[in-house]
Amino acid sequence: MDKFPQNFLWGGATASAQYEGGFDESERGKSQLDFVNFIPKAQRENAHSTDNLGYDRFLKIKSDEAAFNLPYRRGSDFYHRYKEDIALMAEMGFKTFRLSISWTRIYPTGYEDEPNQAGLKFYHDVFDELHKYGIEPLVTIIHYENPITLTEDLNGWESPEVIDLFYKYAKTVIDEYKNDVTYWLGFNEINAALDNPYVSAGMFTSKSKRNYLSACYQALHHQFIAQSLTAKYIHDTAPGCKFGSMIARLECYSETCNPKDELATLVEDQINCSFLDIAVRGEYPKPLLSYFNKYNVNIDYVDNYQKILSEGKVDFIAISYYMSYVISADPKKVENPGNLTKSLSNPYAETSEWGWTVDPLGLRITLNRLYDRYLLPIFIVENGLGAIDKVEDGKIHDNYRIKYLREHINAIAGAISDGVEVMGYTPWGCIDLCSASMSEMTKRYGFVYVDADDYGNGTYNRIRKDSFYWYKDVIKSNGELV
Ligand code: BGP
Repeated sequence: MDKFPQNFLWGGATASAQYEGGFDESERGKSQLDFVNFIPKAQRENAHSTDNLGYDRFLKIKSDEAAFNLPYRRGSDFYHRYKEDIALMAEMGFKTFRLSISWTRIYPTGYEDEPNQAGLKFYHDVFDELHKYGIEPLVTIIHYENPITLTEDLNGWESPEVIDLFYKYAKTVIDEYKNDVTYWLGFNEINAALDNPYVSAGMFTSKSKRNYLSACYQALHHQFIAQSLTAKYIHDTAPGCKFGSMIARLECYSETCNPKDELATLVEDQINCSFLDIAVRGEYPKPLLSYFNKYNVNIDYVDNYQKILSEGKVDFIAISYYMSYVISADPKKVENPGNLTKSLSNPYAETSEWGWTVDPLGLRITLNRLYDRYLLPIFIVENGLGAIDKVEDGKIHDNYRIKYLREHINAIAGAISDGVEVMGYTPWGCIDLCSASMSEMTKRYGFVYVDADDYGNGTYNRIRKDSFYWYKDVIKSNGELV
């Protein structure tokens, strides 16, 4: 029997804010990532560059934009090179390409009554180019990109007013592209606001009157409502389309078999899963409500929210998977920083140069867990190794990346043989792009190298890495030749 189904969607993933560039073209407005500056490693106060962006720094950057290195504005210049990039994807044999639409290219400030035609045209051109090669677009409606005006006026998703503004934008792109796009995701990593409220929800928690967790869950509540409204709209108006909810999935392990550790892990996983529970089951799960009580989370619920959530459930689930982590019930145990989340060390797993645990088998475990829980098909829409690549004689020998991806593909094949329904696999940053946590080009994921550094120096020319040829064979053999 084949390891992968014949219609398995092999491809790659990107996001407009990190990849597109052309920030001031086609009358695009500015998003909150356009105000994140690159900070060299030695000068960072926190592990993630975006953590350094408080409200004061934002005001400083805004008052003198030219004085700062703002890498998201450059991205990898897909805006001008989309034909070349899509040709490279086609050469690898991509069946699908995950991209996001930039909200501010369609509604520059979020408030306009009419969409920006030049912005709409850009994505029509991109979709036409993809279809030329038979590549199916997988579209994220919002991937870490909110109009900066909404951050300034409303503190982003903390305000319920953003729901309608987003819904107007979502309806516009669905109406416009429903014949070009079958697979849709509402939000990138809808659980991300908790760790990164500015990036995910366009919100400064320091400007909120609520405590940190309440502010984040308030923004999340509004995102859940927006997600369900969008799901219902797609089902009502574009029945041929499929709508999914995506989370950043980190598999959580218990440090020991002490039942106390096991219980802590169980509860942790209930909270981790609550984001998908809401999207799939259309209601807030009871463990999350208990968590709200325990941690003093108070939010204002939108009128009729139960009805809205129950009417807008999703058709599939999507995950990014980069790592697992380890927890204990003992609060005295010291967790390592530097990971995407804090974790006790795992003696059975290696870590990347950025301290991210590498755990391919964790992906097989995660796929099984989520399938058992939801019985819905799962799309792995991000996975990959951020690494430093060296160009030697015009070549990039990235066997470390091949090893990482090979092991994860084998884990997916394992999950499929366990009975899990997996729709596709789109490794992250298939063409190098700007890192979300580091705001740098140094941390690269791609099969294709982009000749640009952290300061925007370079030709932006594309170079095929060794992994490019390897992935091409993987796709051609439908996962037999890994
Ligand atoms: C995910 C985000 C992506 C992406 C990826 C890799 O959480 O959805 O936008 O950037 O992580 O992270 P990084 O770029 O920080 O290495």
